[in-house]
Amino acid sequence: MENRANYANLSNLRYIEELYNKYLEDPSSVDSSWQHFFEGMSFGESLNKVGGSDESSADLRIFRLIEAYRVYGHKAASFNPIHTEVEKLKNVGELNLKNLGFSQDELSKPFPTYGFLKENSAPLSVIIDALEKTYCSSVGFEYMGMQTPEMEKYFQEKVEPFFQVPLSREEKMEVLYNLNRSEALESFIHMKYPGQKRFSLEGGETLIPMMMEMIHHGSTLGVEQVVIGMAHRGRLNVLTNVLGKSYSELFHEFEKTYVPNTFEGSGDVKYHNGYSSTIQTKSGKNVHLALCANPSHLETVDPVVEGKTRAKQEMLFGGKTAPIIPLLIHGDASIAGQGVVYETMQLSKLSGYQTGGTIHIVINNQVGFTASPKETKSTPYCTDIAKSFGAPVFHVNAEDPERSVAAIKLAVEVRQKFGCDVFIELNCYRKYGHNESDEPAFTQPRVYKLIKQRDNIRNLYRDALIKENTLSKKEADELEAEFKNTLEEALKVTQEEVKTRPKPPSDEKPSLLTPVETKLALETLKGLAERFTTMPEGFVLNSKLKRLLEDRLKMITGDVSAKVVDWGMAEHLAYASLLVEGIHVRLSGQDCGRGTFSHRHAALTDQETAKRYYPLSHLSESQAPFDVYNSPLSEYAVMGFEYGYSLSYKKALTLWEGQFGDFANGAQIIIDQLIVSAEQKWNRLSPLTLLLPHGYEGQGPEHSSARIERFLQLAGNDSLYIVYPSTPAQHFHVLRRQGINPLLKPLVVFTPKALLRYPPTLSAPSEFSEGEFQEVIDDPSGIKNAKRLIFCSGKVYYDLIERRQRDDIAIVRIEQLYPLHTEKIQKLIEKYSSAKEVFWVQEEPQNQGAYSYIHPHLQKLLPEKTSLRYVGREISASTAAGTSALHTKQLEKFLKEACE
Ligand SMILES: Cc1ncc(C[n+]2csc(CCOP(=O)(O)OP(=O)(O)O)c2C)c(N)n1
Repeated sequence: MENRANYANLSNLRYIEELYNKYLEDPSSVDSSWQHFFEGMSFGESLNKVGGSDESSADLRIFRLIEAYRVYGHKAASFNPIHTEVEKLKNVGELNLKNLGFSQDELSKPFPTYGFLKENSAPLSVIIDALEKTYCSSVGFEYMGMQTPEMEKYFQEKVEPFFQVPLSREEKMEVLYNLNRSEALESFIHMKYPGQKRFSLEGGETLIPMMMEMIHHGSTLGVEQVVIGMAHRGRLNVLTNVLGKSYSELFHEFEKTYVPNTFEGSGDVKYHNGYSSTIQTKSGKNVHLALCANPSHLETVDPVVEGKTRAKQEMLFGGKTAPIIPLLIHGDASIAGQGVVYETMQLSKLSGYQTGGTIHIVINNQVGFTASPKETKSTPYCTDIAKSFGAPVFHVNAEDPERSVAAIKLAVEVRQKFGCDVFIELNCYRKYGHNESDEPAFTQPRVYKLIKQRDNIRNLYRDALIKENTLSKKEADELEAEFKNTLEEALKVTQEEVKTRPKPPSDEKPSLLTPVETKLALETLKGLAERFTTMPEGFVLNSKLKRLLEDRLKMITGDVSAKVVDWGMAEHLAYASLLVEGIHVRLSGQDCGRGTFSHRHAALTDQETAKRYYPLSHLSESQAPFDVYNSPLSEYAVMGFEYGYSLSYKKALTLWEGQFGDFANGAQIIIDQLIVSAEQKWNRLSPLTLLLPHGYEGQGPEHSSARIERFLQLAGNDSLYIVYPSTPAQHFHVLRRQGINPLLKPLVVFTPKALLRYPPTLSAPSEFSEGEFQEVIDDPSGIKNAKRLIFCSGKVYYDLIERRQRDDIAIVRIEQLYPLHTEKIQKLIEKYSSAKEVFWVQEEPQNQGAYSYIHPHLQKLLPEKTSLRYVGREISASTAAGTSALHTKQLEKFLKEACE
């Protein structure tokens, strides 16, 4: 398709005429911007008069001029409050009069305005002036060429001409009030707590009136909640001045004696903590605000916000997206640098992950720690990622708070109307160094010379209002004094409270080892199986899958003690039973509908219509929703999204599956900073489940290890469950336990690959109708007088039993690696007290797998003179052998040692 951006280079009408003829035949055959042109202008009429008459060429040139400003006007806009090396080139070729086919002599000649101005015709200079004021003022717009003519039209109706934003006195006072609060809070803390890190917003105070207006205006457009993600910069200001956290609470956190005492945990620095509140808007509506806790890792919170938003939209509004807006506040360096921003945006239009459009505010203070923009991005704007996803961008100048506020109002309208992401680049500066004790002039001397000369935004705006007689100097002074007084009062309260604040009583912590009843009557299981193995009338199922479903049904309807139930069936039974108990099940990951190993088939495809059918969605009228989504090829954002989802949707089994377990390390930040530690840091509970295929099968270093050792090293404070089930029944029980467990803890499951089809692993139906998840499994062969006791976990158990020739070796499986059920282990050690040799056998190299973790635990339980011996692969930097032959050789070696 032809793009209208080429238009500036066009020199003949024939080309446009051709496009016009194409358009007449089929409007969608030409680029959307051309559609808009042909629709909106008297182009047809002018073409009819073609022959190069003056009138028609004037028509085209003017159109070209207007279009040039719409597309490129932002390049000449003055939204940078400090003039640095990043300042825009004012001489924008695309807007050059000569390049657009005009001569200087024509400036005073009248031209048609085509509705851009209310006059039908105006001198060229007047048209250009209006275009400059609209598109090249303190706001630059990027909205053209987004493939949606409706949105372009909408923008034009809203901003043309002059992007007028007349505010009432009351509205102006409100902007001033919010700027005042924003500025005064920072300078107050600066004075009272000198040298303490706060990541001041100064230079970008306009953020606060913008956010407030977004909430107020949003509420008139049906917004009931805003889920917010942001980094350190300005966070304390947002927490208090937007979310309403009390100033005294904040000051309390600055006190030297401060120890977090609202929950048992390590706590976190004040600019990482989350908060939620409900505020009443000007129109009298309530809006709930949730600021997500986030780690220092910039942009990590983005997918979390999206997942949390999506969960709330589903839970509270039946999936409607209009009532809840996700708001992400970025820094210019982080949005440009962090890949997770792209990964998160890639989710924005996918049916399983979309949230109806995110508002992004980028605080562009033109520096990232010490790095200048030219060192942090290869794109002209730090917001250029928006273009990949057709998201319009407003570039606003923080020193023009009125237009910044107008821009965010329009941004919310666009989001509500078109369901797309919208970006606002808040161009500002950073008054101090990266933090307040940092000297910025070491690295940015020229810029900071300019910054030092700037008066603060509140003062600039206040003076402008005084000048235009909106308020008097006396009123302004009173406003400032009143707010300072509020802060002084809050500080007094803090200092008094610090002395008296009691520590809350610490509750008895429930044990993760408390059994959870997960068994189900066989009749129930059979009933469920019948339903999820029955296809709707007329559904053309692949013949192999037809057989698979028939086999699945037979697994549960046959002999109760026959070991026939496989992993895929066990998983289906777990999900189905939870669903009918009202627990929502959501599974996402690459190719998880079918399953990487073709083992799941939770999404079936009609062989003629290619329509999808989800058997687990057709169990009963009253069942909870079942969702399985093949995710895009991302780990970081998708796992972050599911984590966020699990934070809000508590009555759900939320699962993320890795294609192979090792790919989870693409989301290592989500694991380290959130899944494992969020409860300790922020008292945030997530029952997210990670399914991580693991097992050494000679497939090379990259498909073998889910890095058991890493998860075990991260575990502490009962922060999660880590299991490696060895049978389908165990898999069933642990998934059910996770679905109904009142303890909300993440669960990591190391899942099978080749074992999926390995008959010795199969379970009997009776194992589903009896018992529960077993943290430790005793040797089932009833060995007496054991000489050797082997502890192991997971797949290697089957290698060991296959190889074991002796009847004096007992093999015990540790199915739950964290938290360890030491009492059960102790009992088995006592049972096999005749064993003088105790081995830990694993297939992973010695520096990997569970060995380093488990060694001290087991050793402590063993009799004094017995040492735990390691049997397995040698220490290796690589996870596994690169060839099948080497793999087998290594396996043989350690199996021999273990079993002979
Ligand atoms: C993923 C990640 N890498 C590095 C850092 C260290 N760091 C903290 S702030 C910062 C600069 C951020 O610049 P910008 O995004 O422009 O935000 P600003 O601080 O200027 O508001 C860096 C590199 C971090 N917090 N997170």
